[in-house]
Amino acid sequence: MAAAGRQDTIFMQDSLKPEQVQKALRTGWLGRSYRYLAAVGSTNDMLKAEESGGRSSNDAGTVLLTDYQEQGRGRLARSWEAPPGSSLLFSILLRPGWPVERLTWLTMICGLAVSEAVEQQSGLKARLKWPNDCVLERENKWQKYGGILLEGTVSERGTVKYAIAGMGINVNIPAKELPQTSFPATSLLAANGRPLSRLDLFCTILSCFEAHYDRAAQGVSPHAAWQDRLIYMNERVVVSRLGQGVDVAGQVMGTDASGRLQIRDDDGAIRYIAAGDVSLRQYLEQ
Ligand code: BT5
Repeated sequence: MAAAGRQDTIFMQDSLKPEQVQKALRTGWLGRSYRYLAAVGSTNDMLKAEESGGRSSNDAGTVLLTDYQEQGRGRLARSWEAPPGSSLLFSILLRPGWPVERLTWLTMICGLAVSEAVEQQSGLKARLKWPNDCVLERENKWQKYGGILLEGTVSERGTVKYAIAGMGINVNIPAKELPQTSFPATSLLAANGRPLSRLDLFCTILSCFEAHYDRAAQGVSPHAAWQDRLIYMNERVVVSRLGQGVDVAGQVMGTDASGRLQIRDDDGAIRYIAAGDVSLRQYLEQ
C-alpha cells in the first residue's frame, strides 16, 4: 500500500510539459521546438498530417510528445498500447536531406539513443532486436520495452525530404498493466523494480540522439554501434514475411551497411532482408 502510494506521487510529479522539458533539456537544436499534448491519436500521425499539407512550419528537430495515444501505431497495422502517463510516447520531425539509402540510419540512431539513455538512467543493459525493437534480458528471456516507428518521404532527387521518428518506451508501466503480446512485453519499472523519471530519460534520449545525428550528418555511419547491440547474432531465427506467409529459417550472419538482415538459409544461400514487412523470432526446436 505504501509502495503504491509512493509510485502515484512520483507519477504526478513527473510532468513532461514544455516548461519542465525546456528547463531540463541539454541539446543544441533537438527538441528546442517542443509540443506536449495530454492525449492524441498518434504522435507520428499528427506530425505526418501537418507535413503532408506541404505548408508545415515545423522546424527540423521539432518533438511532439503525449501522455496518451488513442491510436498508437507500430509498423503495418499493428498497434502500440500504453496506459496514460506511464510511458514516453513521442515523435521527432527531421529534414535530413540525406540520400534515401541512409534513411535506415535514423532507425539505428533511435535505437542507439534509447539504449544509451536507458543504460545511463537505469543501469539496465539495453539491447536491440532487428529491425526496430528495444529489448532487455529478464530471466534468460528477451522482453520488449520499446519500439521505433520510422516514416520517411523521399524527394524527386532521391534524398530524404522529411522523416518522422516515433518512439514508444514502457517506462513506469506496472507489470500487471503490460499489454499481452506475442513477443513478451516489459517496462523499465518491471525490470528494475523502481520507477524512473520520464523527464530525465527523455532529455537524455534527445541528447544521445542529437550527438549521433550530428555525426551521421557528417557522414559517420551509426551501423557498427547499432549492430553491436543486436540480439540473435549467429543464432538460428525465423523471418516471417507478412502478407506473403513465407518463412525464411536460417542463421543470422549480420546486417549490411543499410541495416538489412543477412541470413544464411538452410540451402546455404545468403539472403538479405529489409525491414518493413517482416517479423523476426528465435527458432525454437519442435
Ligand atoms: C513498434 O512496432 O514496435 C513501433 C512502436 C512505435 C510506437 C511509437 S509511440 C510514439 C509514436 N506514435 C505512434 O503512433 N507510434 C510511435 P512493431 O514492431 O510493429 O510492434 C508492434 C507490436 O508490439 C504490437 O503488435 C504488439 O504485439 C507489441 N506491443 C504493443 N504495445 C506494446 C508495448 N507497450 N510494449 C511492448 N510491446 C507492445
